Amino acid sequence: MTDLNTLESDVLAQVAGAADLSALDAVRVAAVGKTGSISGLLKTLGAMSPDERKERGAAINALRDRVQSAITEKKASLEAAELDARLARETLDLTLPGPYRRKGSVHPTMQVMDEMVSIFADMGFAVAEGPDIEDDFHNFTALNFPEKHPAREMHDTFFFEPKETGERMLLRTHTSPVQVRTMVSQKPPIRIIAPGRTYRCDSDATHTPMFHQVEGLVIDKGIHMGHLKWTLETFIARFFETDAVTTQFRPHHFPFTEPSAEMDVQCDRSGGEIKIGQGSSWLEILGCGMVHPNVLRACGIDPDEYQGFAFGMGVDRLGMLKYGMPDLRDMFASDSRWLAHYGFSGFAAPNPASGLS
Ligand code: 2U9
Repeated sequence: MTDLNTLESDVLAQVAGAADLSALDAVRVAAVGKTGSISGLLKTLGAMSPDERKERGAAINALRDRVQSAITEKKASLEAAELDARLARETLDLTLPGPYRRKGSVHPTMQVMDEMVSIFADMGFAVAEGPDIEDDFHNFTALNFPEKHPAREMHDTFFFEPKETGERMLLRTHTSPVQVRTMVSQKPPIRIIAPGRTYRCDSDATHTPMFHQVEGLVIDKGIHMGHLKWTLETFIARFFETDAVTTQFRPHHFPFTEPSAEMDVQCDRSGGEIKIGQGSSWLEILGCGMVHPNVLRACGIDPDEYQGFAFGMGVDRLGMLKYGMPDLRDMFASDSRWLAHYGFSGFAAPNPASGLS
């Protein structure tokens, strides 16, 4: 057995001494490869007597297993050392200035969002916020979407895997759950806007899977369509920075409002770009309506005592219209040339007194 002991200590010394993965592989081939020293010993078993083969075979196999595990262990430590060396070699100091010294700018969506918030704040609206990950009750049920109704599918919802309880969380398809949460937790009068990110599984020149909305809600005694019309016309005139806006309300359907409407503004499309407040075309701007009594009830408000109006608009879409950006997908492509062209100065925070844009 001395020959086996010598062979084992020789091979193990070579394994331990292998400086890199290719040297280790050469040791492996020379020991346990097809024509290696240990494989060669196994081939001599055929010429032995059964008793001798049993004893010697067990010893050679055990030797091969010990050598094989030493090689595996060494391989893991060489790989770890190689990774450490690579990580050390490839460090990057992210605090160093980049090669292009481009000035940062405010993304048009955020500029438009700030413009909207500043107009509504000036009209006495408070800003409300809520989670992006919502449950079925706040996103659909409380908003009068009937169970299993196709309107739920219309929203192309991103669902998470169901929990153990079977409950499926989702990415909110609109900011309306924020108003639901406000109505549940506060007593009227309520006058809020809910700006934020929303998500629907949809992508083309006018739709992106993530987009931004500003929705609004007013709840008080004696609220009617006249309040809604004045609020929205005043907002649009200030947003498009024009004195005269002519609007039309087209009947529409939303589960959460009754009656519901879409509001268009008069515009001129003849000169290539859209001009608001003149011309013979109409441009769809937003959706709105009187809050459905079922929604008020679901949020603990008595519809015989309180009424309300609500509205919703796409921030990115209104930004495209106001600042002449043709494709919504460009907004989220992170192309620095696009941002340099359409971005706004960080020092030009919009407010109604100093002008918006
Ligand atoms: C509650 C009650 C009513 C919010 C509303 C709309 C009409 C609307 C769309 C505009 C463009 C979404 O981004 S968009 O696709 N929204 O048309 N949203 S009324 O109504 C509510 C919200 C909350 C509790």
